[in-house]
Amino acid sequence: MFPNHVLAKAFAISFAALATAVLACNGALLAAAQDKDEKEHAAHEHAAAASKAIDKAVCVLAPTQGNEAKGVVTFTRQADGILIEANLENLKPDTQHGFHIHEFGDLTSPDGTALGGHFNPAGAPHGAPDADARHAGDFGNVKSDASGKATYSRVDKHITFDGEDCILGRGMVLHEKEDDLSTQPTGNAGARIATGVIGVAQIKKPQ
Ligand SMILES: [Cu+2]
Ligand SMILES: [Zn+2]
Repeated sequence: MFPNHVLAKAFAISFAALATAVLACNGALLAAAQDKDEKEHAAHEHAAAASKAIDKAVCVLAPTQGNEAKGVVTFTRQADGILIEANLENLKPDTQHGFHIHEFGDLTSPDGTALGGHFNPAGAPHGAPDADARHAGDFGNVKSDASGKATYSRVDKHITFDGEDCILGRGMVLHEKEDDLSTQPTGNAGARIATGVIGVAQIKKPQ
């Protein structure tokens, strides 16, 4: 048999170890609970973000059959409207090309005809981008430089990311010819040389 004081000491040590283990276990439970809270909080924030208004959209324009023009168009919500910015390439040098949103986001036809006519929820006549009465999709023309590249930048007050004038899921068309801004209902802009569908874009935070 061990002397009493040795047993007492051993008991004290094992009790201390047990108490430490219990504390450690509680700590782990507490950490797990906090982790769960954070995950739930993050999930709620994610849900809130998902239901928030859309602030940016993008359209990748790819050449239709037999053509080479292509580019990217972005749409960014601003206080005064939606900023449209485009970078296009492989156009004929120093030419103008009609540039519109069309009614459907349907790319099933090789010549782009499945995209339908100009996006026109208001039933307005075809017109210039700065006209009060115009198709919502009337963006006028892009003008290529000597290297066949074109840029476009304009704030638009007709198009929106919600409601009747919502452009999400609609198509975009870059045309072979110049939009004369008056011929009904197309501007006589000719064939469709590049097409795409407008989708919701991720907003990348500055690094
Ligand atoms: Cu068009
Ligand atoms: Zn039009």
